[in-house]
Amino acid sequence: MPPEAQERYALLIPALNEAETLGALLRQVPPDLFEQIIVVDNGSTDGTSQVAAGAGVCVVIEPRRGYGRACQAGIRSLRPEITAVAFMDADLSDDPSDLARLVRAFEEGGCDLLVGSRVLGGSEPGSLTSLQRFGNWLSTRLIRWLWGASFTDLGPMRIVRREVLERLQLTDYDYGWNVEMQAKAARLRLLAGEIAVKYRRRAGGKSKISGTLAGSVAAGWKILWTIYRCWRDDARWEKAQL
Ligand SMILES: Nc1nc2c(ncn2[C@@H]2O[C@H](COP(=O)(O)OP(=O)(O)OP(=O)(O)O)[C@@H](O)[C@H]2O)c(=O)[nH]1
Ligand SMILES: [Mg+2]
Repeated sequence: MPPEAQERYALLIPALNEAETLGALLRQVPPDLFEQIIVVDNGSTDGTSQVAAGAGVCVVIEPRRGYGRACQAGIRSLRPEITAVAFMDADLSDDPSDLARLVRAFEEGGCDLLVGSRVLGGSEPGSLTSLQRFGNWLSTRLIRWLWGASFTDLGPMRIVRREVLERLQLTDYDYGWNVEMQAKAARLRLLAGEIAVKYRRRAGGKSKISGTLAGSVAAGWKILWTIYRCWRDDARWEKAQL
């Protein structure tokens, strides 16, 4: 690839009360892989922003809760030269040592979207609940059935081309963000793939979604609703063309 066409990567980390793990995580991110590292503090009360600022990364404050909202706020703060964005959770469930491999595979595959699959990677026992595994299986089956793209997971670690992010016009503000990205990429027949990544139980802090039944059910419901919404928009669009 000629130097002028080289990808320039940002890493975006949405964080809600993750001060316990964030410092160690940022120290493990491979140096020189990312031109910009953004931590979006989603209204934390535990000093998450201070930990991020102390590590010298870009801190964005998004006081309105929601994983998708945090991602949107981070995207609005990307520097102009950034061409691709990697995402990772802040609780050290994702392993920063997978990032270099993810970036390499993204580049070699010329992908629009590359998802790190925790199912292919063999996650640590207890890190993915049975409900999460079932939800992933069902959602990825639905995506394959509706739009023909094969995924095995809706994992948080991923890379997407910036220009694709703009095309996808993602609107989900919480748990539907990842699945909306995959469903819309499938619908547009973009070049999407997966690689195996590791996944562990969170290394500290409090569980917010998968650790509680209420959180899991809310997330699962929102994921299925988001797939339905993408399908419904498709059907409406097709009708308008007739
Ligand atoms: N739950 C939640 N997480 C957020 C929010 N904003 C940012 N995050 C971050 O999004 C990532 C995913 O949330 P987690 O709470 O780890 O969700 P999970 O991995 O399904 O479940 P647990 O690790 O068991 O809590 C973490 O880095 C959070 O800090 C938000 O509004 N709600
Ligand atoms: Mg987590």
